Amino acid sequence: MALPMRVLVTGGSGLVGKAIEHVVQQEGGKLDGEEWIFLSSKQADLVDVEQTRAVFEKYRPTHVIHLAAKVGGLYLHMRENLQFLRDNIKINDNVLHTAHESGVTKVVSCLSSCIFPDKTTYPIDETMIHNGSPHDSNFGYSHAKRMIDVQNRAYSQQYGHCYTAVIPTNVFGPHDNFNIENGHVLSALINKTYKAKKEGTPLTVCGSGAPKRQFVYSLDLARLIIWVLREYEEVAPIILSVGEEDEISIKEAVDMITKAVDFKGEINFDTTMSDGQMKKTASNAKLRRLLPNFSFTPLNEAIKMTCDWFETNYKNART
Ligand code: NAP
Ligand code: GFB
Repeated sequence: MALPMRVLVTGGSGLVGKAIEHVVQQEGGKLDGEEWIFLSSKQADLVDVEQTRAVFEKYRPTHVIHLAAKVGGLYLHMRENLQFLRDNIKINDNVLHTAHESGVTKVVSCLSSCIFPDKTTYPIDETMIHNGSPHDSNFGYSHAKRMIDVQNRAYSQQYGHCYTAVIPTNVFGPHDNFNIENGHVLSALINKTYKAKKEGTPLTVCGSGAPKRQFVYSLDLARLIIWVLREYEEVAPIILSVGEEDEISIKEAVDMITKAVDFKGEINFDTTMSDGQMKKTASNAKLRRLLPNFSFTPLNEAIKMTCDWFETNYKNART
């Protein structure tokens, strides 16, 4: 009989890692005998191969959920494409190869829907990752992430490993990075809205508000990633997202946040700032086929819970 899993979650202190920890510890996501280890960069800088080997040696995982990455919103990407490329190439190679060397049975890594080709037909699906250049704003991160899919295929071909990847769309939730300059759109806007309400100043939204995004709540994503770890047996990646019909504009997201925060002040759109990719509509048909009964938290409820979490945890939140 197979031994219980010992799961190492890289990036365990981040938005998605904390959500997985919550599902494992609070929602009965952990089976008898299993051990789950949630790593932060304080325990090991995964850019460094020796530190990566040491942490795998210490915990001897049988399974890995690989989330650790240099992560940020559109405007951080536009400033630091090179650093996103270099850090993420190193982190991914160190984690995947150390997993191989230490006999890890399964790795689930995390790609992102921003890595798909910019000029494409819609909806985008899992077969289209390498079909053309990604959007210019985040080409460094995107190329590094695309290589995970190439690496997974190569580990399967050469060693028969089941190292696979998930492709989430835009994620948000408790424990997000709420930094106004570097965060993703929802977390940055939640922080800005609270600030504007407190200070009685206008809320400034970057760009036109017209771009569209599919937002997935971190707790829903965590439940799905655990399902992938337990049940999904393909090396080819799977998109984990709400459906195409749930794609909304940034302007609609702003409306949901201002309602949740009860902000009634002036709202400006700074059209001197980049809109980034206008849309990257992804299909969740594969997920629906394999897991037809999964239900996503309604977006307005998930945004409200995230705003409430931010207010309650303001002192310790990443701002
Ligand atoms: P996050 O909140 O910024 O967390 C990033 C995690 O990676 C943290 O635990 C961080 O550790 C760790 N990390 C960063 N650099 C590291 C290093 N050099 N060595 C070791 N650990 C390091 O990001 P997230 O949103 O949870 O992202 C998780 C995964 O989802 C990433 O692979 C990301 O690319 C992917 N993803 C995110 C989104 C999104 O919208 N957020 C969308 C699609 C895909 P410390 O905090 O301890 O430094
Ligand atoms: O989440 P985000 O930064 O990244 O969203 P992407 C950018 C969109 O939100 C643009 C608008 O259309 C911005 O104009 N926006 C409005 C804002 N106000 C703000 C604000 O205050 N802050 C931010 N950040 N945006 C990301 C990739 O692209 O996709 C990430 O860069 C990640 O790496 C994510 O993979 C899934 O959605 O454009």
